[in-house]
Amino acid sequence: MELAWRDSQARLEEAVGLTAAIGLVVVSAQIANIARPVPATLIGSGKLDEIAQAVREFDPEVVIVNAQLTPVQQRNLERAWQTKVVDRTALILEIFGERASTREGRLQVELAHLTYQRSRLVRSWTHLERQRGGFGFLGGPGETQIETDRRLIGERLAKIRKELESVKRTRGLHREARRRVPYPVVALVGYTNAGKSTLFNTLTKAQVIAENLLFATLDPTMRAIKLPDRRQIILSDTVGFISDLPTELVAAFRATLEEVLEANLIVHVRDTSHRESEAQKADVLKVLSDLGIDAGGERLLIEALNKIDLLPEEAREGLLAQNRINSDAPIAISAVSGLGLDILLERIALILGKERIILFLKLDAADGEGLAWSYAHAHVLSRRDTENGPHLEIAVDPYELERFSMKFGERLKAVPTSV
Ligand SMILES: Nc1nc2c(ncn2[C@@H]2O[C@H](COP(=O)(O)OP(=O)(O)OP(=O)(O)O)[C@@H](O)[C@H]2O)c(=O)[nH]1
Ligand SMILES: [Mg+2]
Repeated sequence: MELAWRDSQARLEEAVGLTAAIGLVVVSAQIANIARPVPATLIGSGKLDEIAQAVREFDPEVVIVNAQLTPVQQRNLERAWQTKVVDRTALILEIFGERASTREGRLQVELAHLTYQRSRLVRSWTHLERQRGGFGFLGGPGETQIETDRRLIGERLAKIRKELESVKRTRGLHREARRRVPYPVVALVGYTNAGKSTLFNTLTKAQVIAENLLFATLDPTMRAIKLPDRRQIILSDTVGFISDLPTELVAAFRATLEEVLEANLIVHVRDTSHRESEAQKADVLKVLSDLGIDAGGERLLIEALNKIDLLPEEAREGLLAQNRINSDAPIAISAVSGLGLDILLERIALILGKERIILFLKLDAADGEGLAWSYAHAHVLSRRDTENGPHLEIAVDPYELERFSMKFGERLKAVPTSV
């Protein structure tokens, strides 16, 4: 059920999609027009009866209300419909719970979940209480069930907060370790259902060898792939954005986006075929800017217009033509059919290439190993063989810089000198 909004149909569809995403089968979906919210039940009595009838007809396991319900409203609706009622916050919590892949992400989701649960314990009728039959056997003398539940949740919350602190400490160390991996990180971000994971899979599946890299096994959402210029990058899939994120979930969501802050380049994947595509883009840019990432800012951001296979031929061809002629335009792609993916990879290579640093390297004539190493780890722009050894002009990735300076020390010069 969805509350009337500017674009209530689109919001209803999104809620149905989210519900399906956690494996539930939707038997009925309705829009409720709410002229004025009713404090006790949010929706008016007419609609309340209508849904009660639908509940009798379909006998669902749960009714999902795509709005935030107060604990009282949730309880009243559950009583009126004689079924479990879940609001938007709980639904998204559920989804985040399934998706959180990092330890910090999982802890943040649990923290949000428990905080949410505790707020539902204000009233006497709760799932916890119902499950335990109200015996209160866990409580101390004189302790009511609610007090016990609150105490247990409070203890768990304290424990999670402690764990989170230690996870955050180790994260600093992980970040250091990742910096030592000499590949740039490219993060795929975008609205939920835009096609990030599909793109991730298409790009990584095409390159079986890259998946055998050590780093690939560290995190299922990060994989090394090769660009057309043979350079390696780490591609990172991320959690999708959702509009009107309940405030309890903002921290959890941010934790799952940690990697984005570490990325050297961000690819904003958009569902071009979606009629709310522009609104989704605005939502994504807003969250990115909250994270301190601005389009046109220091961090590099490019836009990929996905699902062009679903567009009418003329629109699709028009966008694809732009790919070739305008190197600033968003890149039209289809993660499913593969259209435009070559251009996307070329563009990534081009942008990351611009970050390269030009250096000058004088090698000893006997240092064949150093020469081979330089060719393998940098782009050699020019080479002059002198009687003392080869002199190279090389373009080095910023990520490789430290390794180069460790290896060659004084022989490496930032500014080319006369030979
Ligand atoms: N026709 C078409 N469908 C696509 C394309 N890319 C993705 N899809 C479909 O869009 C749906 C969502 O794709 P996902 O890759 O799961 O989207 P996502 O961005 O990872 O979504 P979240 O993980 O929820 O944020 C799936 O049904 C895909 O098959 C495309 O280029 N064309
Ligand atoms: Mg995904």
